[in-house]
Amino acid sequence: MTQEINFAQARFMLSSLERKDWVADRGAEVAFVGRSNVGKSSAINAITNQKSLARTSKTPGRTQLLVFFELLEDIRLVDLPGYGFAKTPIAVRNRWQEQIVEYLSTRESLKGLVIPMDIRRPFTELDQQMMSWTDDLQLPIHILLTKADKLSRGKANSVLLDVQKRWLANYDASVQLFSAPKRLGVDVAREKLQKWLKGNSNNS
Ligand SMILES: Nc1nc2c(ncn2[C@@H]2O[C@H](COP(=O)(O)OP(=O)(O)OP(=O)(O)O)[C@@H](O)[C@H]2O)c(=O)[nH]1
Ligand SMILES: [Mg+2]
Repeated sequence: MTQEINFAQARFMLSSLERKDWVADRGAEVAFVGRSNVGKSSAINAITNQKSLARTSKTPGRTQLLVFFELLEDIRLVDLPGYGFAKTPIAVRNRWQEQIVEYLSTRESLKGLVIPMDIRRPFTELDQQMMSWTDDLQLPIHILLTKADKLSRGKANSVLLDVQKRWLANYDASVQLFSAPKRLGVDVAREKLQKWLKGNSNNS
């Protein structure tokens, strides 16, 4: 029987941009990667049921480092800096991008990617680039359509169907509705993470 992860036990380990400081590449981890301000850090807080484990902000570009959280020994979540925030100085942006690319393409303990997208603007050009690029890495992808509370239930469901029909025909990924303040979709997201982090051979 696999061990249940208690997400509420998550704790901050360290944050750093530099590879030499990253947590040892052992065990299993899942990274949250996506456009700036879509709610990556808020999703991590909702999933771990902690108000301010990951720092959130109204100002885009808040998460500027790779932030590692431990769930169990050798089992982690990672909050990555958001991409696509135009006001970030180019030199800084390039540096983040380099580190994100390096992380995603070399990290052996990485078992899957959660890509949060604002439900009001899913699959931006940058998201599409990210999806195609990560597809080549053969990592399973799970999309959170965040801020679902900003739309009516009917509208949110129609975006969900549209995403499934229009986009997921081309990519090997799953998708769900999510709202951090309403805690919508937290259980579904946890199940997915549990499966990737603690599952056996079937990690799709
Ligand atoms: N209404 C609503 N607001 C949300 C939700 N998730 C996040 N927000 C708000 O969106 C803003 C950005 O949230 P963050 O979690 O900091 O976003 P992020 O993707 O981590 O941003 P960066 O670290 O800058 O890339 C904050 O003001 C949050 O309160 C949600 O599900 N619903
Ligand atoms: Mg963040």
